[in-house]
Amino acid sequence: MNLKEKRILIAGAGISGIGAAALLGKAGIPSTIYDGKEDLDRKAVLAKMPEGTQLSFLLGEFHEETADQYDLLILSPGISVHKPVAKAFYERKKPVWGEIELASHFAKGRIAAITGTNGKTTTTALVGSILKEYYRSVFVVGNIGIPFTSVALDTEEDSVIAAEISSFQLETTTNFCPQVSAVLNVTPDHLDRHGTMEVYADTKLSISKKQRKDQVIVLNYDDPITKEMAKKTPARPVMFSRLTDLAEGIVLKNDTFVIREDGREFPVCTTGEIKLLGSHNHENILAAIGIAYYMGVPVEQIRSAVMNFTAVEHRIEYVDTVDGVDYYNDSKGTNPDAAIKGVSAMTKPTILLGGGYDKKSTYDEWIDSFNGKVKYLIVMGATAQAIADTAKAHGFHNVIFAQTLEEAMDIAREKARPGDAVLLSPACASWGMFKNYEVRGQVFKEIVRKFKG
Ligand code: UMA
Repeated sequence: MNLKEKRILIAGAGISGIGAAALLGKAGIPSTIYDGKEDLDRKAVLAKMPEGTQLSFLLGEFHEETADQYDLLILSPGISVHKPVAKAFYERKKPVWGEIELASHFAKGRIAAITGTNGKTTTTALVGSILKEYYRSVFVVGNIGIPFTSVALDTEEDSVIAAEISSFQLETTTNFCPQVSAVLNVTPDHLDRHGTMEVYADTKLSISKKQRKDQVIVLNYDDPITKEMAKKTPARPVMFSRLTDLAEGIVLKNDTFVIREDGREFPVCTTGEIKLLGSHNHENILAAIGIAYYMGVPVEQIRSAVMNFTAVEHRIEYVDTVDGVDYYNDSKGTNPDAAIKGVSAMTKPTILLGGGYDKKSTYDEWIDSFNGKVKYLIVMGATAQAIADTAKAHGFHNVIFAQTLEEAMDIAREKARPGDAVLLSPACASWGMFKNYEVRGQVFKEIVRKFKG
């Protein structure tokens, strides 16, 4: 498709939409950006555009007929494909691309694309670190917060790109074809958007829909849903397992991460040599080793990068110790499964801060995972009552309500004793209270710094 001849509408003026508009601007292609916010700060958006960008604005309610004036819609991931703006294009049989599709239209080089309910940010960052150990031109992009569009024109034939791809972004990929893809796990999340687990899992698997037989998809053998994907993908499946000693694939054998291929075995490093905490991170490491290996990185470079890699911000991130209490920021625990990993990683009696945006998740397994470790659960946001009700139903009664994160932190500080831990791992997205989980994590860390004086 020659984009120069197309009338392009970008929906959403957030990180993703701004990235798309700037890419088109740099490529000399005019576009219009639409946002539901009538009072959108146009000047702030224009300030982020490269010189010479031709960008116009369409704000407020979207009228279906507007789609008649455009040939292509670039849809931000936060806007569902069922929203009027997207539906108007689909009904007119006009193409709808996500920012990932737009970026890959321009990008050169090879892509390692990583999805999954949890662990994708850590795994993508780790894959990026390993690739940097060996390749000259490396980019780390996607849901991790750096739009792929922002670097697409800087890529070269020998570039390698580690891309974290969310299910929202996968709804709008058409020709996107990674050299290596990965689905780390699939557990309930974003069901308010995808409807059912089947639709959610199929959306995740669509990361590999354009891959060929000679390209690889890395899948988790320990997760029943991703294990089944091996039968459905057009790519060559490579399994990783923390629990089963597979004859082929990437495994954890007596505390050693091992690559097994065609009857040969390559030890990478041991669990004692790494800096990441928690068994869920062993899974992320197994996946990253597989992805990097099939992106062509030699074992020696994989080994040194894995051994030197430290935690990602907002993911069970140790912040500080104040009055003998350890504070951990796990703001990225935006669904119950991720939050279970947060609680599981704690080794001290814990005051847990949870709640936020309502994605219609259920909290039973999260509450069950407390296992006597959680002293108090402080709840906030739209899901506070639902979490409190579930806790009560499971016999956990030390639940305290807070209106804001600040108030929750004051309560946590008052309840905590030396030797305890305070963990922000909300099991919910931050929306409704914060712009995103990063801001929530930053606010948490800011308060800890204030406590420290
Ligand atoms: N908007 C509308 N109408 C709507 C919804 C939103 O006009 O119905 C407008 C808003 O007014 C706002 C803009 O769209 O101006 C926001 O767009 P967006 O929600 O797509 O957010 P971006 O800032 O573009 O960030 C997106 C991803 N956000 C979401 O998927 C919700 C970021 O992932 C990603 O880092 C970024 O693109 C770059 O690729 C965040 C996320 O929460 C981290 N992801 C989810 C997750 O990890 O669970 C999927």
